[in-house]
This record gives sequence, structure tokens and C-alpha cells, in this order.
Amino acid sequence: MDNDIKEIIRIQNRLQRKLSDTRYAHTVSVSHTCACLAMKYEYDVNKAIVAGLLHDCAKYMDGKEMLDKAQKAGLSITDYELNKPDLLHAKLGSYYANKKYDINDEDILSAIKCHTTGKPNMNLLEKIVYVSDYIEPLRYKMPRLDVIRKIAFEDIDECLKLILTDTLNYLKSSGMMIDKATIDTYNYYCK
Ligand code: DGI
Ligand code: FE
Ligand code: FE
Repeated sequence: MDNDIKEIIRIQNRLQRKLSDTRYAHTVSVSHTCACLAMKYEYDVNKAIVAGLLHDCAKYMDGKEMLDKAQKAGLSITDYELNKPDLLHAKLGSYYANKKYDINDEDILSAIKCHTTGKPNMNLLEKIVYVSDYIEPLRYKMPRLDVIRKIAFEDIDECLKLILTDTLNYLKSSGMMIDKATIDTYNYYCK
């Protein structure tokens, strides 16, 4: 337990040096929200905190640099990510969590990897990180956040449905291209 806390503080300090002030504030906020959901749904709280802390650990560069780094790391890149390289911060973040932050836990790495698009049949930690990223207390732009936040602590699958529906509607109404992973996740949970 003592070691867990030291590890969490070490990760926080490194992230604070790497990320912008606002990204770091979001990061801490997500990790606290992950902790709360882990308590509610009886998941390992420290693992949820680490996943929340590291979910955006690659989000300190522009799209071009992400693409460059992902190519150099030998990560598989979809055509969609080539067009919208910002989405790569999830895959690249999972890679950095492993290589730079020495995380070997597969659940943590996969929760980071799918945090932007989601994926079908997510495990509990994947759901916790996906939902926390959307509802953390510093978020304010999305519609009906009050309802979504409340449902997050009542029925996490119902909450996923609301988030996926609103995200898809938002992407459609902004005329943005939609990643296959986002559509697959929507179809899995909402149809
Ligand atoms: O990194 P964050 O800003 O904390 O949050 P995130 O990793 O969920 O990324 C947020 C953005 O990703 C949000 O504006 C919705 C967008 N997104 C999710 N799925 C897709 C997508 N954007 C596009 N263009 N296509 C998608 O399929
Ligand atoms: Fe993100
Ligand atoms: Fe985030």
C-alpha cells in the first residue's frame, strides 16, 4: 500500500512536468473520478487511479508529432488515425505508460488504449476510465452532464449508452469523420 502511494505520487509529479496546466488538472480530476467509480463498483482503487492518471500521458504534442512518434514506435496506425492523428494519443499513451512509466498491467494499458473511442465488450476498468474522462468534475461543455454523472454511479452500462449516443450525435452534427472503433462501440452498447 505504501509503495502504491509512492508510485502514484511519482507518476503525478512526472505528468505535471510534461503536461500543460489544464491537461494536468483534467488528468488529476479523471484519476479521482476513476477512484470514486472503483469504490462504487468494487474495483481495485489504486489501479483505477493509475489508469486515470496516465490516460492522456501522450497528450502534450500536436497531431503530426503523435503520428511521427507512433510510426517510430512501430504502432499499427489506421487510415482514420492518419487523417485524425490526435486520436493516436490513446494508443501512444498506452505505449508510453508501458515504456516510460513501467506499467505492465494489461487492464491499465488497455483502458488507456481505448479511452477515446471505447470498444465493444469493455471490462470494468475500461468502462471506468471511459466514463471518468467524460464526467470528471472540470468538464462542462457536454449536454445533460448532471444526468450522466448521476447515472454513472447507478448503472455504468446505462451511462455508457448515454455518453456514446451524445458523442456520436456531437460528431455527426459537427460533420466530423467517425472512427470505426467509435461506431463499433456505439453499435455494441446502443443497438
Ligand atoms: O483527451 P480528452 O480531450 O480528455 O478526451 P478524449 O480522449 O475522449 O478525446 C476527446 C475527443 O475525441 C472528443 O472531442 C470526441 C473525440 N472522438 C471520439 N471518437 C471520435 C472522436 N473524434 C473523431 N473525429 N472521431 C471519432 O470517432
Ligand atoms: Fe484523451
Ligand atoms: Fe482525457
